[in-house]
This record gives sequence, structure tokens and C-alpha cells, in this order.
Amino acid sequence: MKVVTGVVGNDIHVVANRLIELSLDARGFEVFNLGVNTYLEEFFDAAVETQADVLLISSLNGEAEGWAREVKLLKSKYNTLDDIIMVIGGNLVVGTASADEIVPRYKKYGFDLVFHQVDLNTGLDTLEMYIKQRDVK
Ligand code: B12
Repeated sequence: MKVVTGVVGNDIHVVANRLIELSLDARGFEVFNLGVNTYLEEFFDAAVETQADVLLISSLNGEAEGWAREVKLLKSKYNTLDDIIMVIGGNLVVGTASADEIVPRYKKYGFDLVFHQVDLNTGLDTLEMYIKQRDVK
């Protein structure tokens, strides 16, 4: 399974990004890490180029929400991304808000799996379960 990952926008928090790359790699994913400071178009271009199965976006400074609103529109311009699994995690707002508020919002923006302040391993376990269940259908 191929995963494109990176940190969205002008966000330079790099530690989580490195850990995500290592963790995905240890779980057997083929990882294409775009690093910090990555714009939505770059994520989608890389997903097309690598024929990725999963796009896993991080936000640590909380600016993701400004970008996430554009996801559906932008994705619709690429005609090979209909089946890609869209994942986002980290700190998904500036300031504080509960996951109960945030998760439905991001799902509306076009994400399949949303992890607000969720431990990385829990998130990746959930991703693997999601992939298994989807493959059974
Ligand atoms: C180090 C740090 C910095 C460093 C970054 C250095 C670098 N190049 O990495 C510096 C000093 C540069 C910095 C700058 C800023 N920072 Co800063 N920073 C931190 C700090 C102290 C630690 C971040 C870190 O490395 N943690 C260690 C890693 C391993 O943990 P993590 O980042 O939480 O990632 C884990 C989870 O989030 C999760 N995760 C992440 N992505 C995903 C994705 C999925 C799918 C899943 C499942 C899980 C997941 O798994 C990760 C691994 O365990 C945090 C506070 C904190 N204690 O967390 C603030 C923090 C992230 N920073 C914050 C802020 C506001 C900023 C600034 C805007 C401050 C400013 N006014 O200038 C700037 C923004 C700069 C920018 N353009 O991005 C806020 C964000 C708040 C918010 N979202 O509302 C925090 C939370 C501090 C705070 N409490 O206010 N920062």
C-alpha cells in the first residue's frame, strides 16, 4: 500500500512528520513523505504521480482547517483520486475544541478518517482496520 504524507500549509513542526514516516514504514507501507510546508496541490499531485492508496495529512499548528475546506473542490479536479483514502490528524484547530465538534466537520470537508489529538499508533491501527474492512467489501 502506498501512502503520501506531509504537514499541510505553512506548518513547520517536523518531529511528528518524521515519526509518522517511520511508523508507516515499520507497518509495511510504501511511504512518500513530502515533509513540512506542503500545499494541498502538492499532496494531490504526488498522490496521482505515485498512484497512492492513502493520503495522510498532518497539521500541528492547527491551520489545517483553512486548507481542508478546499479539499473536495480541488480533489474533484483530479480524475484518478476517487478511491484514495483521505486521512488527517494532529491538532486540527487553532486553540481548543472537542473531537466531537471537529470530526464531523472534517468528514464534511472530504476526509474518511479524522484524528484530533489522537495517539499516532491508535490512528494507524484504525487506518489498517479501515483498509481491511474496505478490502473485504
Ligand atoms: C517544538 C514546537 C515548536 C517548534 C517546532 C520545531 C520544528 N521544526 O519541529 C517551533 C518553536 C518552531 C514552533 C513554532 C510554532 N508553534 Co509550536 N510547538 C512545539 C511543541 C512544543 C512540540 C511539538 C512536537 O514536536 N511534539 C512532539 C511530536 C512527536 O508530537 P506532536 O507534534 O504532538 O505529534 C503527535 C500527534 O500530534 C500525532 N499526530 C500528528 N499528526 C498526525 C496524523 C495522524 C493521522 C495521526 C493519527 C496522529 C498524528 O502523532 C504525533 C506523533 O506522536 C508543541 C507543544 C507540544 N507540547 O506538543 C507546540 C505547538 C504544536 N506549537 C504551537 C504553535 C501555536 C506554534 C506557533 C504558531 C507559535 C508562534 N506563535 O510562532 C509556531 C508555528 C510555526 C509554524 N509555521 O508552523 C501550538 C499549536 C496550537 C494549536 N494547534 O492550536 C502548540 C500545540 C503549542 C501550544 N500549546 O500552543 N513550535
